Order: sequence, then C-alpha cells, then structure tokens
Amino acid sequence: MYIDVLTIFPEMVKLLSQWGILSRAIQGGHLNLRAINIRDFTTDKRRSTDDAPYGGGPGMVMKPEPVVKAIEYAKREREKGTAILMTPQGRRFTQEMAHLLSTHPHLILVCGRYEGIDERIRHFVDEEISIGDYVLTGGELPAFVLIDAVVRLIPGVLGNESSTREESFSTGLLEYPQYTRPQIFRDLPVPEILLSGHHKKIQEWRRQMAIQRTQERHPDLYKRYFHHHLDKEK
Ligand code: 9D3
Repeated sequence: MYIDVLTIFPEMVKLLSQWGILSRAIQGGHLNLRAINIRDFTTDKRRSTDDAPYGGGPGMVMKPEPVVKAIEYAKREREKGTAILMTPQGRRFTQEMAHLLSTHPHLILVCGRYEGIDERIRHFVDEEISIGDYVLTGGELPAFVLIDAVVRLIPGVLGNESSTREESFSTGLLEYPQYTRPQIFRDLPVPEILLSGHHKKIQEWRRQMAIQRTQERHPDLYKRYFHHHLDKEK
C-alpha cells in the first residue's frame, strides 16, 4: 500500500517510519510511506501556506492552492488514490473504516494546521475523517492514528493472522484480562483457573470476563454484541 502524508511538517512522518510494526511493514515492502511537503507547492517568495481569513476574525487559514496542487501531484503519480482530509468535522474514524481503507492501494492523507483550512479544499478530497471529539493542533497525529490502525490490517504485516481476527472490536467484545509471570506480583495473584491447564474452562472463563468487562465499560458495544448473539447463547 502507498500512503502519502501531505503536511507542512514532513519531519514528523520520518519519526513514524522508524519504529515497531510500521518500520517492519516498510522494510517488508507492505507499505510505501511518503511525506509530501505542502510548502513545496507554494509559488510566492515567502513560501506561505496560510493567510488571513476573508471577513476578518482571529487566526490564519490554510491557503487552497498549495494543498490542492499537492493532492493533484500525489494523484497524478498513481492509478487510483483516495484523498482523505483529516478534519475535526469529518466522519468519526472506526475499526470498520480501518478495515475498508486497508484494501485501498493508495491513500493520500491531507493534514491541516492553523485555525482552519480554506473551505474549497473540500472539493478536492474523497473523504473527511476525524479521530474523535477533542481539539488537537493539526491533522498529523490523526493521520498517524489512521495509518497505525490501517497498516496493521494489511495481510502479512502482523505475521500472526489470527490475532487480528480474535481481538476486541472484531469479536465485538473488549479483551479478557491477561497475566504473565510472576505468579504473585505485589500480593496480587494470577487467577487460579489460568494455572489449571483446563483449556476448555480457561476459554469459557476468558469469554465470561470479556462479556462482563464489556458490559461494565462499554455498554454500547455490549448492546450490539448482545443483540447479535441472542440466538446462539444460552
Ligand atoms: C481552534 C480552531 N477550532 C475552532 C474551534 C477549529 C479547529 C481547527 C483545526 C480545531 C482543531 C484543528 C486541528 N485539528 C485537526 O486538524 C484534526 C483533528 C482534531 O483536532 N481532533 C480530532 N480529529 C482530528 S482530524 C484533524
């Protein structure tokens, strides 16, 4: 998969590519991650990417020309690119959207800065995505969240395929509690059942814990799970 990040801070993208699963995905040829510097598409002497808002008011607005030229540059390079604007007004990003986007061959992620972007930029993207209702200073971190969620779903990136299938939001439940050594840590023991070796009982305990935990901490997710499993469960 090709991912282009359009930003005025291309150095941030380099950091992302240096560690963990993402760096392995790049090394393994699953991901071709590129930063495109919006400033490279400016034409004025100052190389400015922002300007004062028409109608007055505080703050600066991201200019449309450099951003749209950068989108067109990224799209020109490949057959079929999906341009996504990272914006607080976009559709809330979900695991379902991550799965869908992981099948796209080329994502173009447009990151805004300043107090906002010129409204006309919207006409040149295919989608608008937000990662949640909190205010950040730009679209870069949201783009990285999206990249992280999407890239791990590309076949071959995680190695162990079953781990993505069984995890929460895919089974519709939060995860069961997990333990590793030591058997007692600061007076806190590992639940007896996990030491028993009864595979069947352990499986059932984990499922019960996952259900209980989801009911307590994520009622919306639980409601959905409950309705889906009503017929199958006892
Ligand atoms: C201070 C200006 N805000 C008006 C109340 C609007 C605003 C503009 C730009 C708020 C945040 C930003 C920068 N954030 C993003 O570009 C962004 C974002 C976010 O802040 N939260 C969650 N998802 C996203 S995706 C892009």
